[in-house]
Amino acid sequence: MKNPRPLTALAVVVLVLAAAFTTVLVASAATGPADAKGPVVLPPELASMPIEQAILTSPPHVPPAIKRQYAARMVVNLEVREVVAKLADGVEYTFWTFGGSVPGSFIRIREGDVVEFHLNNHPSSKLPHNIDLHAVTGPGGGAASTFTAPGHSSQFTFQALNPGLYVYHCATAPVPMHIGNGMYGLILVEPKEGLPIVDKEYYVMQGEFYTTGKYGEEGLQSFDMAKAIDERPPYIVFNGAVGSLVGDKAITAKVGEQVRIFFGVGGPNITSSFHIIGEIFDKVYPEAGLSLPNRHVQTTLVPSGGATMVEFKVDVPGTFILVDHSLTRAFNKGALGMLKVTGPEDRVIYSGKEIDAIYLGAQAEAGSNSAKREAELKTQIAAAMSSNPTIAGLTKEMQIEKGKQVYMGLCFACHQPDGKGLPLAFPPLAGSDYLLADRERAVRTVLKGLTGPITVNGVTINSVMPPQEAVLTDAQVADVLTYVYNSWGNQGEAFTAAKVKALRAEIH
Ligand code: HEC
Ligand SMILES: [Cu+2]
Repeated sequence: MKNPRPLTALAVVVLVLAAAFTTVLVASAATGPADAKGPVVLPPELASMPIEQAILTSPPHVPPAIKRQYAARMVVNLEVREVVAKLADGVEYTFWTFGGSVPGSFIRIREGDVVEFHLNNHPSSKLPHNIDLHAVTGPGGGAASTFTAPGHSSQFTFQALNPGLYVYHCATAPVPMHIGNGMYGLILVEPKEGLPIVDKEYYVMQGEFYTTGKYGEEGLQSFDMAKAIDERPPYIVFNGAVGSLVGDKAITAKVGEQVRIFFGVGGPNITSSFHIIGEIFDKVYPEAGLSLPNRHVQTTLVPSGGATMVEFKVDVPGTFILVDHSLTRAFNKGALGMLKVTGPEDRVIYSGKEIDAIYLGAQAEAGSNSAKREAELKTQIAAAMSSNPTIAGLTKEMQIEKGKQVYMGLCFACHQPDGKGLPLAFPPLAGSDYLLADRERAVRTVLKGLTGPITVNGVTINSVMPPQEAVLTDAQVADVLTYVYNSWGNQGEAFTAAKVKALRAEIH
């Protein structure tokens, strides 16, 4: 836990209410045994069970499979901690966690186990919390017995009657806020006979974050209750942060291995269309029920407060992308992860790109006739415009405005909004003798990019300008250069799309 941060107004209200509630609890606990009933007296056959300390893991890791053939008395110690951590690049958030991570620690027990559960709320926490485990048969799934003030510890015992994969979460009011701050995780109750043996197991949970700022807005963000009520989260992510399963944090496997993913949705609101691009789930245990694996599934729906288990063999190497197939969530809100598979290729299963050719259908001829006619018309219009100075002036002005938009979207990041560039890295365009000396070279530079040493206003720079030909149309190139040639003190004629087109053809 890092420095305490200011709480939101709402959290303060909750704190005050909760403090009052806690006082009531503490008072009643002191006056009578109504709340704390004392340890359960187990029947002899259960009391004599071996005692085991549960291994807890943080995502994407999963505790080892349970090998024992008998039920045990499992002791689970889960600590609630409120921590400031990264939600995205430059974006921080005060997460409320079970075990310091989002999702919380993975708990693995066996069907029939009697679980002695300890919920410990770290003294640095600001709020009381509790836990509702969907694997528990009993009021509130344990919530009624685990309301725990900061610096306190609660204990209750339950027997795991049903095998399966279950979500757990905090159920302290306001519940959506506690879950929305990251208070959820998974508990696996292995069936007596165990799960099929696989090579790799991973733990992934989806959840959304209702930050006051927009997606990517930097700084410490706080929870926005209005957005939560409207179900408008700026972030929908896997494992508590944008990029938590990307790059060197990707989950991995080797060709030929069997992979199992324990996938859950913490929510608090949004369901997931869980999919892996380029893989087919050989088996899906729908809603994490164990009776019926579905076979050969592309996308599986996982409800909020629900889970699934998927199993698949990886046959070919490459990077496979985990997504919520409601795709703006993956590409614009963060619900994207990676599975990196290494090993030998199998070109029969997947060949890679075999042939790169241009395909022109029957429409090609019609298209080229029309293009010819368009070119003729353009030349006529250009001729008419150059003989009419008013129109020519107006079009140049319009081009400058259009070009400015291109510049501010694409070029400014390197050449800077004021065109002055950055010493040693990006040459200036404002007053650049190199630029003004050769108009055609400027067009080629934008289309093809530029590498190697050049001298601009007496200063040598040796860097790389990326090509823009794939991103910009001829008109856009003409517009942006017209803007560059008529800004920051530069002066020059307008560029025409026709000229750009001709140069584009020349360099190919
Ligand atoms: C990723 C950074 C980057 C972007 C984006 C970029 N440039 Fe460049 N540009 C450079 C670098 C670096 C050079 C110098 C290359 C070298 O050293 O050979 C350069 C060189 C140039 C030059 C010639 C040098 C000069 O100062 O006159 C022009 C003209 C130019 N860029 C225009 C543009 C325009 C217009 C855009 C937008 C369409 C653009 N650039 C986008 C990095 C960039
Ligand atoms: Cu809580």
